[in-house]
Amino acid sequence: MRIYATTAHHEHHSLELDEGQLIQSWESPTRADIVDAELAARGFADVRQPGDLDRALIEHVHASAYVDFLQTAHQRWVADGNAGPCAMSNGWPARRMRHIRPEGIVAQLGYYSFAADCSIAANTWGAVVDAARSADAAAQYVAGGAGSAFARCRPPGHHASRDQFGGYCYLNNAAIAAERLRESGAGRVAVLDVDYHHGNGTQDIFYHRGDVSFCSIHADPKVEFPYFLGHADEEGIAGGAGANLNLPLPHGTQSDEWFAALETSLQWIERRGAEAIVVSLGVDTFVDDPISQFRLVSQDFTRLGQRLASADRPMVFVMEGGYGAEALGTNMVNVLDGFLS
Ligand code: Q9C
Ligand code: ZN
Repeated sequence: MRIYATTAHHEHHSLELDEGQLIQSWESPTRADIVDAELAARGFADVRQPGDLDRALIEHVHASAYVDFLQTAHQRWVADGNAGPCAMSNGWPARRMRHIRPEGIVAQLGYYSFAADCSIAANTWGAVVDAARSADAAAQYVAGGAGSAFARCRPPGHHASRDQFGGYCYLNNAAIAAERLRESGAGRVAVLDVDYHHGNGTQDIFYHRGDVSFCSIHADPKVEFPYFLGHADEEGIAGGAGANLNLPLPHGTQSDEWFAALETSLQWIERRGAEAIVVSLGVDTFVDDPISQFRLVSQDFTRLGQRLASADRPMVFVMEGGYGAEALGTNMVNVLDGFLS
């Protein structure tokens, strides 16, 4: 299986507001290094650099002004005289307030984000661009006839909506891959999101579209981040009515219940007539993940890969979450290995 990855992510490690403290984000450079080391150790040697960023493609899933904002936010933050190293807001447009775009950098950071677990460091944009390029390149490779590819993206993408960052995500890598598959000729595409958290950004981007179906298995937003999207009654609107499926599960969910949801997901995707599948591959469903509360074990990730292979569709794997340094590499590569076996 071909891998697309770069090392620009090393320069991105932002601050996160967690449990009332500003900490170095759980979403750390080490994560990708651990996955890269495990890929190398297990014989995944076809690692490529992606091509240039296709700004037109990006603007089919994100607002142009939002992309400009991300690109220039940190330099504006510095020019404005802010003391902290990472650009982050302290106010958001909440209930009964108005969504008029403000002018200053701190206010715009609130306008263009939905959570304080995610901030913009000096070199965040370079990492974000390379993750998007990797997802695009993997999709182009699969669109060209390959059976599968893995975009080893960092930062992740599935929480990034059309014009808001949060949940460690800035550009939506999986949505970019899905859009690339569509524009390269696949009539219908599905995004299957197996990350522990709901893929609110991907859902938002495709909610009105019938050509890209979105299905997510995740911790119930009533008790888990991103808190305000991901309920079972969100089924899509307008041309996208019926093209969204959410399967929220309780804290403590174990393998049997999780794989029952996977079965439901894959049968639904088959009924949606998807010609190709993008997998938003988070392994933060792991029992020992430090910030999550599902109970999958390492063997389950091999089983996941095997079950995905039986869907018998071209597949683009896009890396999302997974935070326990210990087994992160093993779990991520188990999915790819299971898929190939
Ligand atoms: N106490 C992804 O997995 N909240 N994002 C963390 C930790 C934010 C996860 C709280 C979780 C965001 C891509
Ligand atoms: Zn996650």
